[in-house]
Amino acid sequence: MTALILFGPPGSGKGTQAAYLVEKYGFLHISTGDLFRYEIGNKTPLGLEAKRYMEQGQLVPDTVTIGMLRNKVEANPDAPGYIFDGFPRTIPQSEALDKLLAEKGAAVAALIMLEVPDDEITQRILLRGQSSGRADDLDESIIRKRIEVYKNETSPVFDYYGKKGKSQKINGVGSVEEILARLCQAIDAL
Ligand code: B4P
Repeated sequence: MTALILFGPPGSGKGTQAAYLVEKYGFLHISTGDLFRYEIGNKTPLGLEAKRYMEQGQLVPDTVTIGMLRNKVEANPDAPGYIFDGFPRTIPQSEALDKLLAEKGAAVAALIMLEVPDDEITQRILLRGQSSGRADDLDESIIRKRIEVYKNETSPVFDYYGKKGKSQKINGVGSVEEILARLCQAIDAL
């Protein structure tokens, strides 16, 4: 069972690339952002709680996020592999993921970061906001907040897996096809 983490700042293309990787490798795509948006759409208590944080560009609290992730993994025990997209975003989430995988006799195979400059991700997210209607995509000050949260709270996850020899970076600027080819090259070399 292969567990991959697709990592990078907001709007770096994690969700875009994960959709293609799932098609190619047959892994289960777990996007915590998508899971929260599903809960919000259904107006569940979890969704209502997550919405408060997401609309401000803040991270949803670890306890909520970790519980939701565990449920999703445990509901799919026969998956041949997982692509985690947007998770883990903090060190406690990373530790929880390692524990969950260890219970299954597995471990993270690699964390691959999509490197994209701040200006480019801001433009991509604003563009997406025109059609997504996502509250966190429409306002430049919230997008800046998301980037700041990424730098302060999420980027240490790169070093956490780096110390285990698992982190690598690829250039996330270019066409979707070019970036996919770089990702597949990195995955096939694992
Ligand atoms: P996410 O849903 O994870 O959203 P994201 O970081 O904005 O998106 P992603 O990197 O997947 O970008 P995409 O492919 O869509 O998180 C949203 C919020 O949920 C967080 O702020 C947080 O509040 C909460 N949350 C989620 N997970 C959490 C966790 N683990 N803990 C706590 N809170 C959590 O690409 C963006 C745009 O760029 C798209 O429009 C796409 O078409 C475009 N694009 C993609 N590739 C491109 C390319 N090569 N060139 C040009 N444009 C491109």
